[in-house]
Amino acid sequence: MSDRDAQKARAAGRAVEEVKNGMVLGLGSGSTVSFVLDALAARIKSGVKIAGVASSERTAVEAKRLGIPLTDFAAHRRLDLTIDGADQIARGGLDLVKGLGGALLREKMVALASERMIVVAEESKLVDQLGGATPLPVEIVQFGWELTLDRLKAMSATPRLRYAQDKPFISDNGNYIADCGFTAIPDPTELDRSLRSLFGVVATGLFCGLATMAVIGTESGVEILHRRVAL
Ligand code: A5P
Repeated sequence: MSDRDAQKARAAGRAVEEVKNGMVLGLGSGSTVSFVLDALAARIKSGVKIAGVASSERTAVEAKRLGIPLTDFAAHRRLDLTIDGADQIARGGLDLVKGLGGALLREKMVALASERMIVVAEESKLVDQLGGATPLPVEIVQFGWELTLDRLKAMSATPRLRYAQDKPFISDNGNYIADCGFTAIPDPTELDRSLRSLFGVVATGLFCGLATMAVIGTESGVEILHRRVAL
């Protein structure tokens, strides 16, 4: 296992310690969440009863393979806890950039429905300020995507339509994704609001005020961060 994967696995293992019998979970998406699902499957084998709402088709497939019971919002309007990965985590407020794996809209719906959200990641994801080298994924409708990219450019973003195997990438919701470069994101909440007001934008990968705790896998263990609320 690579060093990065070992850090992801350590973070996942510690986060899953927060799962209690009877909880209904939000199951995030991505490679770190794969370690979370493995750890959840082990808890289930040892007798813990849980159910989860999957935030992507990939997570649903993995969860089924591992024997993790799935449920949905028809059965549960509120979830106890979501555990998900991130592409960037800002120290302090724990605002996040998410969606490089393409699952941002469902991930945000799951996080918004949860009492708590724990973000799990390796230490390279921790930053002082969001933006910079990591692009911000923005989910946009397919129709008129060229117009939406023009609107994003007018917001000082450098948007690129995401491709997968020579074709535009299509999300689980049938939308396109524009990866938007921002030199820095000093006010993530305001940027999220402005981007969502653009016609053609469905959701952004900015998760502001949602993560309550971060479990960061390091070389030697885990670091736990709690959200600091600005007064
Ligand atoms: C999925 O679209 C994302 O939001 C992931 O949670 C994020 O990209 C982190 O993924 P990894 O755990 O694979 O780095």
